[in-house]
Amino acid sequence: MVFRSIFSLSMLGLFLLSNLQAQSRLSSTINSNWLFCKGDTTQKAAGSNWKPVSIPHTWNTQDVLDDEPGYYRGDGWYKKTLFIPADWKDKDIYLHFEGAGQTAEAFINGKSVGKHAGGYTFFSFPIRSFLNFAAEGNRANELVVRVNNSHDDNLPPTMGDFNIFGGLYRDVYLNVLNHVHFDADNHATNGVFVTTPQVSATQATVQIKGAFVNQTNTERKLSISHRILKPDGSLLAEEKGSFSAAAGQKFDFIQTIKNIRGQRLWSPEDPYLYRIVSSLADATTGQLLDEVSNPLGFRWFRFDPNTGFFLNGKSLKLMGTSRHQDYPGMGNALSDAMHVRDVELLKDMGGNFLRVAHYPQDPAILQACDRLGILASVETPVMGFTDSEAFAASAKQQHREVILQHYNHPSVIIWSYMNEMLLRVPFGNDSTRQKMYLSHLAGLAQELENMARQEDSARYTLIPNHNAWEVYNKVGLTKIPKLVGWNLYFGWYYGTFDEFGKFLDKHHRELPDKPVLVTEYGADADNRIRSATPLRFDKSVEYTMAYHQASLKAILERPFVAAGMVWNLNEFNTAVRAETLPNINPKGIMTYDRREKDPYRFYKANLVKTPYIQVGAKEWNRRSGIADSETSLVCTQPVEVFANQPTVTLTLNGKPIGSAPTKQGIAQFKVPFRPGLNRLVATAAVAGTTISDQADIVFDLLPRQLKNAKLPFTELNVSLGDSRLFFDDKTGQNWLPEQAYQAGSWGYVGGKQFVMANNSRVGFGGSRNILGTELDPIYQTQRTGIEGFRFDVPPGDYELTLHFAELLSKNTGNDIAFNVGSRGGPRDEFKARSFDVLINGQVVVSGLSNSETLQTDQAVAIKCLVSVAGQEGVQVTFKSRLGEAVLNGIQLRKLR
Ligand code: GCB
Ligand code: CA
Repeated sequence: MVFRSIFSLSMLGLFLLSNLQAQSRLSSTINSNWLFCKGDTTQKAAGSNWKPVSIPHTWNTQDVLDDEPGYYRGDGWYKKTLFIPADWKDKDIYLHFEGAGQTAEAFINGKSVGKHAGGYTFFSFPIRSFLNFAAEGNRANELVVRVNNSHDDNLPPTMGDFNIFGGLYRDVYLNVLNHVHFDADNHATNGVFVTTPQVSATQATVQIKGAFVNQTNTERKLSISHRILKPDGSLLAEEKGSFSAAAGQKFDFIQTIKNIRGQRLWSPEDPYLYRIVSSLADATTGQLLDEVSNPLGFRWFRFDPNTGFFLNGKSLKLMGTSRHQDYPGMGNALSDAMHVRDVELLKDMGGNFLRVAHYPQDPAILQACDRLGILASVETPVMGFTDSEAFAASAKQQHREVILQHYNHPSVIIWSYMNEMLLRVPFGNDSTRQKMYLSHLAGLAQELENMARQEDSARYTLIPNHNAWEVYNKVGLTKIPKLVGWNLYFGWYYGTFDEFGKFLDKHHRELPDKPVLVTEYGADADNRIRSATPLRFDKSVEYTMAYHQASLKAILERPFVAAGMVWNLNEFNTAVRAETLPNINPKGIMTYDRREKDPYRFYKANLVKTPYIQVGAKEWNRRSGIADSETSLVCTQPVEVFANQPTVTLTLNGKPIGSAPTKQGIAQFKVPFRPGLNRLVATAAVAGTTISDQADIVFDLLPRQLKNAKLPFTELNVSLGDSRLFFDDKTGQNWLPEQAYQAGSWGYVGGKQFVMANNSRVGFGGSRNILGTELDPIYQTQRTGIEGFRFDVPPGDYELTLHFAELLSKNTGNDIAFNVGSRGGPRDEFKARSFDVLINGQVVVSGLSNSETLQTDQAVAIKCLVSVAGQEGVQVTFKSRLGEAVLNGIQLRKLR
């Protein structure tokens, strides 16, 4: 007993000591209490427009989403007061930025302390010599940071389908170090680089490379140690050394811990993570001078051109997504927790791989990958190529930063660089110049490749290409990296579903030595759009589901395909896109605000090992449809259930609908929805128990004959020129596809569906941003030359709303600014039109003209009250004065 208490006392002493020693380095954020001012100001013109902000911050949270083309790209200024204690005079002090979009220059007390270009890598500046260490009471020092996100031809990325947000959008740290410390001037790393030159199931070697400095003015005897700690804090292995360090010098070290035994391996199923804590101490006094901690995982891996990827000797199909770092209303200025949540969503889906594209992301991302067991490739954002020295220099600088800054993450297995470099090759009419351009491009690729191999020979390298097989081979971009990536959109931008697998087979045949990864595949799905007759480019969830089913099958059937990465985990903001969700790329399998879409559920059903069941389309929780027959009180619609069990059973309001087998994780049902609440419960038997999921759907049943006494008419919303169903998730309203008028019912009279003759991509409607509305799909489709629209409703008071937009334009420009396949053809010829609209014989709109109110791409909604006295219903007629009348949408609501 006595013994014991003495023992714990000494343990306590050690504990206190190590706690004190942890003060060897101070590193904490300075994210609060900043002032921000946008514009071309100078730091001296401290005007009145400074606004308080905290970091992370971007100045592009709103303008990237609004109807005005473009977003602010220019200067933004940040300033704050740093209160510096007098005793920091004897410290080395650094400002550390995790990223700034896209260039930054920091000033302390009016003097520039450093500049950095590149929007996605860390940078740090030593600032001690710029600080005032005044007497007590005046510790204030002014820090100003000028950030700029202007386009710069010499600063990659120079093009891409994403926004170049501006601002101090990641954490800013102040690091206060003793004069003896690990190298803090090596590309904003912590100066210590850890590798595992040899790992097997039973034994491992760890190598630690790095540098430290002695900035004091005396020679010091120093001891250095590296302790590999288990998650519970106990020691796995340790290495020590001692040095005699001359004043003012930097010392490189390489230390190896051999013959480590009993280590637990790191993998997606068991992401067992060690820490390696490196310390510098005074060898004489034992005083701790500096300490840094890095992650460490024991794993080994290889890619094989015939059999794919192997982790720790076992075959593993890499399945996952890419991820963009923005969120609605926040731009790219997310908290760490929001970054981490995205990795968790990928893990929950059963993914084991993240393509960190098109640029390196917040440190929280790879920390989460290490912890959760997600393998990763990290990408240097060389996109677009300006054939200049300055461009190449920046590409190389950013590439080195990417590699060094993310070097220690066990999750990282691939350094990727460039993306679809031959999408737009310039100098089409000067073949000599074009040849030179392409050879310089290949030269830069080779330099980036060499750098990666030299800095880190253990990892693989990768260039993702688009489907232009010949040119990439000709230019040599398929030969340079260790791995070849293809971004493939067969059945979306081009070709058919079938051609996806054929393209991969061709790679396997013609480049038999190069392991292949599908670095992108995906298709647009606007979660509000559903279709019983899905078409390419209609943005319906149904079309995109078919795309994913075909593509996943092709990937899984081919063992030589090492990886499949869906483009993208989440919808993301891209100002160059118009279409149904303006400024959004809807290929995310989650919405922009990270709600599940059916493709996410599909992957989950196919990838997770734990029992899973989910009713599809449950967010479409208010539905509408027409009764199955004249006398029927139900409307039968398909419902899909996603599950990883062989059979699913479905009930509706407690009554059985039936059982169905799952195919590719999907069970199909036909559900007779009745008016009001429909509670769907899906169940599957799993080893003696059951799993289940529920969806509550309120159904608005429309009668065939609108005077049906059993189903009184309440409201009807119709999108003209459209065969899709649109669910307005803000109001809960459903817009039905158009139909031709039949007596007793409703529908259009005359006209034809608007199809842009000059657009080879979209089979109906237009695809431009319609201004002044969020109901873009309603306005993008239209019935041209319409003569009337009739609702054979019973007597009463109604509210009728007519929706118009002119889809023809006097500018015959490209329809879609960015897309991989074609560039979208010119628009149809503009034709003048003017027409009247009458309701039950009364003029309600007089001379609606596209030279006046009906402007191109502008939503025009006109609402009026209609009193129906007799049996005539609501009869809308269109009378042309000039050209053809049009109608894009119509709504009728019963008031009384
Ligand atoms: C690509 C690009 C990616 C785009 C994607 C798309 O090939 O690499 O940046 O967002 O296609 O959706 O078109
Ligand atoms: Ca429409």
